[in-house]
Amino acid sequence: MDPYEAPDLYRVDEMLDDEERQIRDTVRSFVSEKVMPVIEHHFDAGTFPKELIPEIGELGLLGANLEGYGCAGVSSTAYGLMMQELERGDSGVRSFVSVQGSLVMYPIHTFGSDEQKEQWLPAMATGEKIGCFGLTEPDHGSDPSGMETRAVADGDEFVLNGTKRWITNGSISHVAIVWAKLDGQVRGFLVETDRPGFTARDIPGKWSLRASVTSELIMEDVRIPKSNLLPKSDGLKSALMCLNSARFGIAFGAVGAAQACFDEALRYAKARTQFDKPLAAFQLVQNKLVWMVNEITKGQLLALRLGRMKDAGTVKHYQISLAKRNNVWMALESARKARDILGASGVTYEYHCGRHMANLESVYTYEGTHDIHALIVGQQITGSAAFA
Ligand code: TGC
Ligand code: FAD
Repeated sequence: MDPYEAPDLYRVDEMLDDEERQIRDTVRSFVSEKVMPVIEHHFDAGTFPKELIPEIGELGLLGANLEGYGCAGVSSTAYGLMMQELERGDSGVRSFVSVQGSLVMYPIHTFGSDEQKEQWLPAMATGEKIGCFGLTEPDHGSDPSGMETRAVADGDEFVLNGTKRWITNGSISHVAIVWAKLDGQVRGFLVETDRPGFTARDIPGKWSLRASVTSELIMEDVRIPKSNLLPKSDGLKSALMCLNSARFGIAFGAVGAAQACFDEALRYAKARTQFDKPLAAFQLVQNKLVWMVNEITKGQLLALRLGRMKDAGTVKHYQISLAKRNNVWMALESARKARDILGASGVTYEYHCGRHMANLESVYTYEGTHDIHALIVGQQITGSAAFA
């Protein structure tokens, strides 16, 4: 087992309840025992550790904060702590769980019919069925309102045409939630991936999130029954509601990645000697470690407050944006500082900070880029939208 010790300078642990601590510790052990021994291999090979899916399901991590249908029904804060611990292992593993729970199970739970919920949610909670979320298109990333994917009614069916790009879990999914315009309005559709005309092609050559599947979804005259429309989906707002849930998880997840980098950098700095002193005894090195623990502490408090507001039902989308933006930035900066402290060792797979650093570049961009979240917060505080 790896010797991981999460920094917690402000004893945020004391602000959690027993159940939250127990869930956090269970996922922490799972990551130490099951993720850490295989992650270097998968990152190197560019493969997702599919062998972990059954245990991820058994632990109740899929759709964990949803009620019923075999879901664990834990609090949002507990869900966030799960994401924190998973991302301590790897952003790709956290991404898998985020997409399945927040971007596929959540919309089925929130906008789906009873039949759709019965059909998909129990099998998705165990990991027997996998899903993906297709919003982004090759020419429409930050501005999904311009999407070109269309659904057209034809008798008892809808016919879908269009391309979605950068889709996590794409080629390992049984079903895709596809956002498409129907009579000019954005709606969500359940598209089984074995339907004729549906192709999922993996995007090659990624140097970030290598232990995660990222695909292009191509739909050419894909026919689905009308019952595959998510009946309560109603405009782009429905897709953005799913993003709130996933962005919330990322705000916690990024703390975990930063904690992993800090722990590794501190151990290394204490163990390595230069100029007859441990690196940790040099002022400049301490300054970097203090920057990290300082920002991690603020990030932990931000995430916990966000969790408490979500559990109270008061959280606003711009508060989630602020936390996603801050915590991913601080995690990326922490990973870079850790990599620096490790010197040449930091560029090898033997250590984890370089992998976290590469992963966090994707996390900085997906689920709304750093700058899009600045504009969301900017709109809230000024009353002026500066997107266009
Ligand atoms: P806008 O006119 O501002 O809004 C349309 C309607 O939606 C409402 N709204 C929201 N509702 C809930 N949650 C939010 N976060 C919302 N933001 C806006 C809004 O009030 C309005 O409602 P109504 O009733 O008036 O219709 O829309 P816009 O087209 O101007 O876009 C705004 C913008 C730029 C903020 C939005 O498009 C955006 O967030 N863009 C970023 C795109 C993005 O984040 N894509 C992520 C794709 S999925 C992904 O990356 C998965 S990564 C895998 C992983 O997580 O591991
Ligand atoms: P663009 O929108 O082209 O942005 C490029 C740059 O321009 C950014 O710096 C951006 O901040 C800036 N910019 C754009 N608009 C403005 C503006 N108005 N003002 C100032 N600056 C602006 N999408 C899904 O739908 N499902 C998924 O599962 C999914 N998984 C992903 C997995 C990975 C590994 C990655 C990398 C992406 C994934 N995405 C997914 C896509 C992701 O959500 C988009 O990459 C993201 O929304 C940004 O879109 P873009 O890449 O087209 O960049």
